Amino acid sequence: MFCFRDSPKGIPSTCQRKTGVPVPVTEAQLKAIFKQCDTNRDGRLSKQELKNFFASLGSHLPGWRAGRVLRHADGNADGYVSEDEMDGLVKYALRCGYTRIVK
Ligand SMILES: [Ca+2]
Ligand SMILES: [Ca+2]
Repeated sequence: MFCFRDSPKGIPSTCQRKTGVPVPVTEAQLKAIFKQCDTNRDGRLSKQELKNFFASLGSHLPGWRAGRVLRHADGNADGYVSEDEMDGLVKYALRCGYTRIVK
């Protein structure tokens, strides 16, 4: 299970690892976090941006996970998760059991 944590890349610190109580992240929180992953501000998430995101979570296989998420959320198969498709991404993340830790 992954959780959001402090990152030097500007992703908000929504949890700290190994301390506190895990609580589910809300849809709105996830959406805000994914929007921050859009580092080039083109309004959609590329595989590289998703990969950077998962790398920042400490994922061991950020490229693999980004590919999975992209295949799941990229409804029109253009290789990007657009703003519309981000809802699917958020729901996918919720199903994966993303949590944040609160003290
Ligand atoms: Ca982008
Ligand atoms: Ca797409």
